[in-house]
Amino acid sequence: MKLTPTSTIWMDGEFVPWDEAQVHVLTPSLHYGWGVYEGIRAYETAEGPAVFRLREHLQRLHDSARVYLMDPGWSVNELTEASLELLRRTDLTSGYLRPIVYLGYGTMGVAPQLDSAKVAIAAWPWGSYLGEKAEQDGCRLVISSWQRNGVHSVPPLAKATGAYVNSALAKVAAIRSGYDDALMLTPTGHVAEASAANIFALRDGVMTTPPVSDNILPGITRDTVITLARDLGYEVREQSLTRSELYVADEAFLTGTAAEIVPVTSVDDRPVAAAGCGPVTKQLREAFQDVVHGRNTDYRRWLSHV
Ligand code: PPE
Repeated sequence: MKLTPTSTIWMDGEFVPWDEAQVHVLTPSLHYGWGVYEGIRAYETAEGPAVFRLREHLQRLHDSARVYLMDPGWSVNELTEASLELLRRTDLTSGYLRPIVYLGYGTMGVAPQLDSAKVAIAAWPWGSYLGEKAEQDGCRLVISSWQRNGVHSVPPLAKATGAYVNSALAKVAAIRSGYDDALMLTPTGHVAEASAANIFALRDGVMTTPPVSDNILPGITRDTVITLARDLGYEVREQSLTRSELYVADEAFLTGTAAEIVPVTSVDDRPVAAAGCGPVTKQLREAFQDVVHGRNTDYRRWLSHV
């Protein structure tokens, strides 16, 4: 996916022109992947642009930084204000926000100097993450031969930059084999998640999504969907899933900030019962769009207006 530049990027309190927002090639975060980040979406609403669950994303950024022993040096409130000001300055009416906490230039070696954390926030327009076709007609998933990062190696609940070599290995392999995305398993064979999205399966009206203990990033969209689905009267279980339970699901879908809610049409070439976008997936997609665009006032608390 190509980046569309905007006018400016926030870097530690300064608004820097897009092309000048650079770091030194010897920054340790580039060499060792010691950094944490977020992905956040802003949507158009009748009252102007609004960021979806901004506070929760920035809180998770702080939590990820804690796992990696970094102090961002900017509070959640300060980063909230910086994010909103960035959207004002870039004139975006909708788009994607990318805050990142990384280590500054100065030391080398795998025990990096941790008191030099830097923070940047960029924003740009971003369309559908898995492509228009997958978004509308559903995506084809394959179980990856790459295991999902685990609690004993790279903690999955922190959104660390370096952790994404795991996702990238799986996704690149899946695409090269002709699929849209990879699903990764835990060492015991439970379904964890896709390369950058959580998964839900529906059978006999009950929705199941893997628990946090199955090496997932606890997605904010996952939490949104659990809340919306329960409010709509569905039973939702956070419970381990095996690959064959996905093979026999009535419906399945992925959730993520970039991906939003994407129907799954097959897993390992086994078609999901509801071809295309199933009725429950469709209902949740519509409910989600109503919420993020401010059309459902019950969830106003999730919107931060620019
Ligand atoms: N799991 C992983 C591994 C993941 O990267 C994401 C988001 C999720 C689950 C869903 O989390 P949430 O966005 O809070 O619902 N992936 C982000 C980054 C994608 C990318 O860097 O590319 C995203 O969707 O913004």
